[in-house]
Amino acid sequence: RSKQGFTVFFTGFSGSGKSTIANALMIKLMEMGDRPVTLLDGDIVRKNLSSELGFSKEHRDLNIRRIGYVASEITKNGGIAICAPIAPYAATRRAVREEIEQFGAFIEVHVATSIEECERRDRKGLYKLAREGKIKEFTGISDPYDVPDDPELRVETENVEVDNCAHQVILKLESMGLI
Ligand code: GGZ
Repeated sequence: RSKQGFTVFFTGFSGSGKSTIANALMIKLMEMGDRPVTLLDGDIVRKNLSSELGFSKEHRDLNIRRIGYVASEITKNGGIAICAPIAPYAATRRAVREEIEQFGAFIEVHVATSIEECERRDRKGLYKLAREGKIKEFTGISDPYDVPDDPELRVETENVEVDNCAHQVILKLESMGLI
């Protein structure tokens, strides 16, 4: 293969649209057909790789480091990894970036849906539970989120279709010479 591997790392609040955009991106990249594409979605990783972990800072960091390790192996082997956890801590995102950049490119995509909009949508009813105190340490409500300072891409979702968001990622990858 001539092209290097890379990782697209989405970060944003619960319900921001990370999974939906990541899925749309995965389909577009698979249609190009030149390299294997692996999606490491937040809830799938939580179920299969991090099932014993909760949402303390330590556990979130461990979760993100595991995702980063798997993505670095995929990237090393010339594949495409798409990650979509909340990843609330900038320092942890930075550590994952450094690990992956040893082997290929790291594209951080901030899904910049505001906390107000995520709570208004409340697709899974989790924000209501968080407000009621039934879920503790909920990101954006009772737990921190470090807004990315300098991501490769920031996407707005409030007036933009999912497919358009995924297309913006494709354009970025093209401009970086990765696809
Ligand atoms: C944030 C929580 C919490 C708390 C359960 N805080 O909408 P979802 O349901 O599917 O996305 C959220 C998911 C977050 O898991 P991640 O692995 O992406 O988080 S991290 O990167 O911080 O490790 C939400 C659900 O788990 N969830 N409790 N307290 N999200």
